[in-house]
Amino acid sequence: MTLEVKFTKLFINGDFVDAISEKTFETRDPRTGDVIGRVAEGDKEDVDLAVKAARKAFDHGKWPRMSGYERGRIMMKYADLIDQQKEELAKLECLDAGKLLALTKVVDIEGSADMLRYYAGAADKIHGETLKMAGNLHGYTLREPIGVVGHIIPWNFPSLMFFSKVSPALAAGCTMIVKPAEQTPLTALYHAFLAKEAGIPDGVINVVTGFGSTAGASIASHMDIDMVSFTGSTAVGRKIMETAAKSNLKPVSLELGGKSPIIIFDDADIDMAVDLARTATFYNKGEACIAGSRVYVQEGIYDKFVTKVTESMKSWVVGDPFDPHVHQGPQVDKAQFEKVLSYIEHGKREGATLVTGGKPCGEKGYYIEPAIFTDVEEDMLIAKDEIFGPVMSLMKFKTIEEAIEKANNTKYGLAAGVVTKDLNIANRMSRSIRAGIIWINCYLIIDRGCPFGGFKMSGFGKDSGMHALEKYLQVKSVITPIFDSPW
Ligand code: TXE
Repeated sequence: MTLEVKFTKLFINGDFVDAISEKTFETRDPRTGDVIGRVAEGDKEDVDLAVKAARKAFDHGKWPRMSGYERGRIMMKYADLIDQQKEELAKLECLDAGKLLALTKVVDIEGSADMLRYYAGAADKIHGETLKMAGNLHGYTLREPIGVVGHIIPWNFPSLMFFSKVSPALAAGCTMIVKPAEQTPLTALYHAFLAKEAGIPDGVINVVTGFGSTAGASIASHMDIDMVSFTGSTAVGRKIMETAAKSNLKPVSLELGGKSPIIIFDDADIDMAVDLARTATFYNKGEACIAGSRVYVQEGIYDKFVTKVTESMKSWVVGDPFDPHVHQGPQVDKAQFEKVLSYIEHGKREGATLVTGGKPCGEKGYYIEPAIFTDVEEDMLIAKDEIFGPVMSLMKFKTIEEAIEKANNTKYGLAAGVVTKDLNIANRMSRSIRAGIIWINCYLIIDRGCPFGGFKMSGFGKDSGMHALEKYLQVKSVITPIFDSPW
């Protein structure tokens, strides 16, 4: 598979430009570890330039001032352009991130276009309220764009993350700087090119590729950025919040890690439960913040479940993500590959039983056989930490009370799954689990209209749905007296 990489420079004020330092960095194909290309390495000075462009576009430009309807129309055109380039964008994404081509086309690229359309439809429905105030006062509220936004995004869903942040911010009338992850910078630059083609004015979307500790940190600390929206690790989320507090107290929205439980009750359809647990843990090679990698099975079906899920892995194909028969591609890079393998080793040392997989595979690249552990205890690292790889921890429970306690026994609170035919169990569980999204008899289903974001140390603030629009808006009250009015 060869593919021309068309865009490798920073996108600032509507132009592709080199980094001021003229430095570049490599981006690699996780199937082989080979270099795909070199991309401009933005740093503080480049972020400053991008912020200047975004500030000008916000303070003096058309985008925040045009009607929501006009913004929506341009966003619709942008979505159409994404759809037209679907094949190329999907290939680029897979080459950079090791994702499955067939799924990426639908989930990531079509999903991105649809995300844009969802918020395009919302752009002309942003309005305030009239206030009935005491005395002869007339009051109303305006919902105004928050200003210049910094989006810092990860590498597991590069396009979807780009658009789940950029789309509501565009609809709100904000201008922005996006910093894609250093592992997967390519599609973000392509999206910047298409934004210009669609008619989004210069300076509204700027993309600064580069590293977290330099370009990313400069966004978090910038005095002229009004808000930061971040998806990534809990450790970096904490840093961003600290930096935001120490600089201009900009609000932050954090979508962080998870260690989500999937709880399977005795009455569950066991084949469906096996399928759900497998997808929950291994989808996108386990590189999903919502991965359901803590699988709790009620004691009555536990042994049967272990046999079935292990058996089911025999038909699971690990290999080249461009091959439509493959279920799982390579981990995104060497660091993640090594991190996952070290957790697997740790699990074995801690006394868990590795019933299948867990070894690197293939001659080259970052492929790992999906691993299933049994005899996992709650306090083992593999049951507590976000591994972000294809590793399932199977655990047993007796009662619903125990299931609730175990499900909540985590510092995270991003998602959870419940598999049962009993409506009351499903309802009790969904009210008792402290997590931002609960799936009943399904898993991983996300819709652009559905608020998505965590509880506890999985962060705060929603991506998707109308709640996401709110974080890019601020409410202003306007009050004026009315003279000589009897009302
Ligand atoms: O994440 P980072 P990494 C989890 C997952 C993974 C682990 C480490 O467990 O194994 O995090 O991955 C930018 N200031 N998730 O190291 O570092 C960075 O350049 C500002 C969960 O890749 O958090 C990238 O753009 N920005 C997750 C983004 O933050 C900084 C998705 C994410 O990178 C920065 C990814 C700094 N000081 C990883 N340091 C999810 N919630 O889906 C880094 N960045």
